[in-house]
Order: sequence, then C-alpha cells, then structure tokens
Amino acid sequence: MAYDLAIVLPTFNESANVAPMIDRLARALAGVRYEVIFVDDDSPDGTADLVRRLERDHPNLRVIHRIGRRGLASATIEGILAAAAPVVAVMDADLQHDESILPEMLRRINGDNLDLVVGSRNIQGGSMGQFAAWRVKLSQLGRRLSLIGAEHQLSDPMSGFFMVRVDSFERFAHRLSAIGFKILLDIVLSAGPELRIGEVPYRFRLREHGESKLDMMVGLEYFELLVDKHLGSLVNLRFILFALVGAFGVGLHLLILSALLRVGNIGFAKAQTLTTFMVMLLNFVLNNTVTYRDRRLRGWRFLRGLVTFCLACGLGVVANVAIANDVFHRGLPWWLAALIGLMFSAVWNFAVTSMTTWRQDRRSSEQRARRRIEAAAKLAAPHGGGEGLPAKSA
Ligand SMILES: Nc1nc2c(ncn2[C@@H]2O[C@H](COP(=O)(O)OP(=O)(O)OP(=O)(O)O)[C@@H](O)[C@H]2O)c(=O)[nH]1
Ligand SMILES: [Mg+2]
Repeated sequence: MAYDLAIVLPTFNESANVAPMIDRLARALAGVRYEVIFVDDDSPDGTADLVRRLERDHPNLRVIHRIGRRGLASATIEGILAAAAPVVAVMDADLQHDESILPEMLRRINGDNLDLVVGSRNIQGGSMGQFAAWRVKLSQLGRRLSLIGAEHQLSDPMSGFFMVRVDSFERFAHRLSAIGFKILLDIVLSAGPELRIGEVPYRFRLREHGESKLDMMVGLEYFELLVDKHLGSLVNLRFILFALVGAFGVGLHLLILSALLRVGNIGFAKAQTLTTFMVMLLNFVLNNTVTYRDRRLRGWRFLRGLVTFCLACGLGVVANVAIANDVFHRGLPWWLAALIGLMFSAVWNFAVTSMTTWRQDRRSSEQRARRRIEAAAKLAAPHGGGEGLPAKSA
C-alpha cells in the first residue's frame, strides 16, 4: 500500500492516549491513505507494547521502540526519516493537537507546493484554548526569543504540530541540533530561507490523560537550542553551562562566606575552607544534573566522580592563583589579573573533569552490552545448554 501521509507521534508514558488517538485519526483521515508511526522511548507504562498489540488489527500502525534514549526532538527526527509516505505530520500523542485540520494541512502542502505547514494557535481561527495563563506567557516569551535573527517569522514557532515534506526534510536533517522539545523551531532555523511555509489555525486542547513532561530542563534545552543555532560554530554549549555553574558558585561562595563570618563564631580560614567544600559539592551536583545530564553519575560512580572533581578543581585553584599572581606582578590591574586567573581555572576544570569525572565510559558500557548479549544467548539456547548466540557480536 502506498501512503499519502504519515503521522509521527512521539510518546513517553502515553498508554491511556494511544487508542483514542488512533480512533480520532481514523475519523479525521477517512479517504486518506495514511500510516501511523509511534516513536516511544521505552515508556515504563508499556506504551510501545500496547501499540505492538494494536498493530495486529491495524496494518498501518508501527512503533519505533528506542531503548536507552530520551528526547522529543530526536524521536521526532527518527520518526520522520522512517516514514514511507512523502509527507509527514508530527503531533503530540496526548490529544492536545486538533487532528481535524490534518486534511486541510495536507491539501495546503500539496496544493500550494509548500515544504512545511504549521498548525498555529496564534492566527485568526486559532487559540490557546484553556491553557494555563502562565503557560501562555511562557510560550509568548519563547516565541519572542525565537524571532531574534530568524529568517522566517512564524506566528507559532513553539507549536509541536506541523506537516513536512520528507524530501525537503532530508535536505536539512543533518543540520538539525536535535536538542530538547522545540523541533519545529529547530527545523525553521536550520532549513534556510528557501523553505516554503504555510500556516493553518487550530485550537489547542487540554491534556486529559497522562502527565505532562514539561519541566525545568525543557526551558534549559530551549536556550541550548537557540545558542546552538545562532552560535553553534563558535561556542561549546557544555563549556558555557560549566562556566555558568562556576560563576554561580563564585557568587554563592561570597554570600555564604559573608554570612558565616557575620553569624558564626569561626575564624576566616575555617569559614573559607567550609564554604569552599560546600560550594564545590554544590557545583559538582549541578554539573552532574544539568551540564552532564546525559552522562549523569549515580551510586558509587557519583562518589568517585566527586573525588576526581574536587581534585581537578583543587589543582585549578592552585594554577589560578599562580597565574593571577604572575600577571598582577607584571603590572596588570588586580581585577584583570583575577579574571585571567578565573578564566584559566574554568578552562582547566572543564578540560580535566570532562576527561576524568564525566569521561565517556566506553569500557563499562561495552561490559554492559556484553552481559546483555550473554543473557540473551542463554535465553535463546534451548534448555539453557545449547550453543546460543556468539558471546561477542560485531
Ligand atoms: N519519544 C519521546 N516522546 C516524548 C518525550 N518527551 C515528551 N514526549 C512526547 O511528546 C509529546 C509532547 O509532550 P508533552 O508532555 O505533552 O508536552 P507539552 O504538550 O508541551 O506539555 P503539556 O501541555 O503539559 O501536555 C507527548 O506526546 C509526549 O508523550 C521523550 O523524551 N521521548
Ligand atoms: Mg502535551
């Protein structure tokens, strides 16, 4: 069967929405030859298993089940590139996007020869519905930020509801940042001025089942996406986060130290030592949670990481003081000497901790993979005694 349209639905814990979503698509797309591709990141609620079960009665259903991966943008990209149809619609799987405009979007993308059609809540006929006031404000702020330096002035760049032509998408897919939640903005900022865009209004609905995945990280990833798109070739995003955490630590250090000196009955040396350790611990936790969230250390690796982090930063302090002292005595003003020392230790700390504390542990992930292969071989071997799978596979 040749499809005219694919619907890509990224999911994480959306099992309660799967069946209603499929029914609504069937009603909205009567007469259209379409396939539905769920891209699920191994949801603990069994979303992928549920789709697999439904596939038996719906030959146009498919699930891409990703293990050990998370991320809305990357899930969407994989879904689009897996489509057999020439045109793909991307929607949230939580019923918030109005599927009844899909035929109009399809008519526009084909009839007006467009690359991209966006479902917009901000043009005549569209609306944010009953969305909470603070979420509307947040969305508007995001929109304003996204417009800075953009070639296309979309009315709703924060929308997760759009339709794209696959051959156009393939042209710029390698330029996508694939960071965070805002894949439409990523597309528009990556594609260049030649992208032909249309908009169709829709009314945003409230989520009825399941939980929102929106959290602080989504906001952070939005800024990462903008920085990557505008300055990606000039700056290292991880270094910027690392330096911001460090700058926050310096401010906090001064605050805690002044509080300890005023309130506590301890001398300067003790207060300074105590504050240094507290701030180092906090910096480690922040970097582990935010800067290196994709390589987050847990359990005993967290403790080992804390030790290497403190050692690296300790050496950084020594080098910082030595360099600042040297340039100060060469006649530079005190503040410039201090800044040069701080810059050096930021670069040093980042370089050393990225190679020690948060180095990509290939050996342990290889060992994990080997253990998985061996376990699978045992399962595959009849009565546990056969030859099974080879112990090491390519
Ligand atoms: N595959 C995959 N899908 C995700 C991930 N995070 C969110 N999703 C899906 O992306 C869609 C949008 O996520 P939501 O949590 O609804 O985000 P939102 O619409 O901005 O927030 P609400 O309005 O509160 O629902 C939903 O279908 C989610 O299940 C992820 O890490 N991986
Ligand atoms: Mg939602």
